[in-house]
Parts: sequence; structure tokens; C-alpha cells
Amino acid sequence: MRRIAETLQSLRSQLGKRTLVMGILNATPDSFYDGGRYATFQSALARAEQMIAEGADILDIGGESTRPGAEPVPLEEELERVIPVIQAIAQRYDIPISVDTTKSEVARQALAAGACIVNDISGMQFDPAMPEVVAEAGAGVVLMHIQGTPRTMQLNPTYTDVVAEVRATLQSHIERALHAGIPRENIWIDPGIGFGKTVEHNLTLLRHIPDLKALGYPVLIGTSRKSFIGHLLGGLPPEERLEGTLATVVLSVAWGADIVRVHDVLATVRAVRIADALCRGGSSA
Ligand code: 9MG
Repeated sequence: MRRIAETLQSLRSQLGKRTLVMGILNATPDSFYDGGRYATFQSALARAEQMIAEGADILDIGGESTRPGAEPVPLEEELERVIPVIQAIAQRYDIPISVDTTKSEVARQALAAGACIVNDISGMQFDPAMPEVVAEAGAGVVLMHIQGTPRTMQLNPTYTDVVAEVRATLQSHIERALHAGIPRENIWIDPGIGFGKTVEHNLTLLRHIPDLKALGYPVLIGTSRKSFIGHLLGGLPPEERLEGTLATVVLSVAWGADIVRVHDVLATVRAVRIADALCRGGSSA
């Protein structure tokens, strides 16, 4: 608990001063960009080491693909994928770890193994025991917006006013978290780019990051190599979406994002350093 509190405090002390870069570590054989390359234990460790050397502030480790159409992974399988990786990284490196899961048992074991944040793409909706697990551990939580489930979300995303609806849902997730005893300073929010959204919904949400910031919580944005970027670039595949991703990252920072979740840590660290110098007025060089 003390370890988690100190790690969260250290992250909090940097928020607002510079953009934090969260590196994506997929322990999934079918992740849409990594293509399973980092699915083995040894290669996950090597990838973690590389992202740390490249300047990641947080590693986000997940064992269940959240790509559109993905099927759920059984609990035991997800545990086997993520817990040994989290344990090994926590033992070897001094880097904050978030666990990307919607299952409270995975979160509970991950927090015991060395994670300090739960990144829940369902905003703690898919598993009713999640708020209690996060609260009891004194952990941080990323409350993300999703319409539907990963399996169904891109079938026909529909909103009357996407910004107002995402904002209202996030507000209700926040209230549920607070009610469960999660302190407000441990909560981050995320509009869930690509999670039950059309290209236009994604663009509108990004342009309206200031409206989400107005809820009063740090905002995390995850656009890395997502399909709307490929679509806007005439159908480019995930491995050719770096420049498009960096454009969204830099503008997200300008619009107030506090944390960006990315595959390409080195390029993103360089881009946000410049964006921070321009937008936050600081220069750490
Ligand atoms: C797991 N995952 C995939 N995309 C994501 C995003 O945009 N935000 C968060 N918080 N998690 C994500």
C-alpha cells in the first residue's frame, strides 16, 4: 500500500508540468500492432527494458486484446499472461506499472505483484467487484469510456452528442469510484478513442479534450496506431501510422492531455517534449 501511494504521489507531482508517456506492453498473442511478437515472457521483458530506456513514465501491461471484435479471454489465461510479467518487471525496474484489465481478480493479483494503477477500459462497469479492489489497494484507476464491448463496439456506434454523452458517462464512473472509497486524486479519465466511436466521433472527442478536462481529473488519451488514423491516411496499416499518431499526440497535449498511451515510446517522448515546451512553457533540456 505504501509502495503504491508513493508511486502515485510521484506521478501526481509531475502532472500538469509535463506530459506522461505510458508505454503499451501487450502480453497478448493477438494484439493488433505487436502481432504477438512480445507475447512470450522473455520478449516482454526485453520490450519493457527498451521502453524504459526510451523514456516511458509508465508501462501498461495487458493480457486481453481490446481491439474491435476481440473475444474475451478466460480469467486463468489472462492471469498466466500478465502476472509473471508484472512480477518480473517490478522486481527488476523502478517504473510505475498499470495493468490493463477489466477483471477484478486480475487487478487484485497485479496490484499485489507490483502494479499501482488499474487501466479499466470499461470504467469499472464489466466487473462489479473492481471498485472495491482498487479502493482497498489504494491504487490509481483509469476510467475509460466505451460504448458496448470490444466484441460489439464498432458495429454501429451512435450518439446524439458524443462529447456530452461521453462526459456524462465519465462523470457517473467518477461518482461510482468516489462512492467506493477511491480518493479523487487517484482517478484519471479517458474518452476511449476507438472504443465504440466512428472516425468523426474520435476527431470530435479529441477536439473537445478541454471539455473533459473541465471534469477536474487528469485526462489520458490513447490514439496509438488506431484505425481512424489509418482511415484518414487512405487506409494505411498499423505499422505505417506513426506520423499520424504523433500528430494526434501533439495536438492532444495542446488541448490538455496529461498522459498519452503509445506503442512508440521514443518518438512520442521526443514529440511531447517539444509540445510541452510550447504549451506548458517549460524546457527540461
Ligand atoms: C487498453 N487500451 C487500448 N486503447 C486504450 C485507450 O485509448 N485508453 C486506455 N486507457 N486503455 C486503452
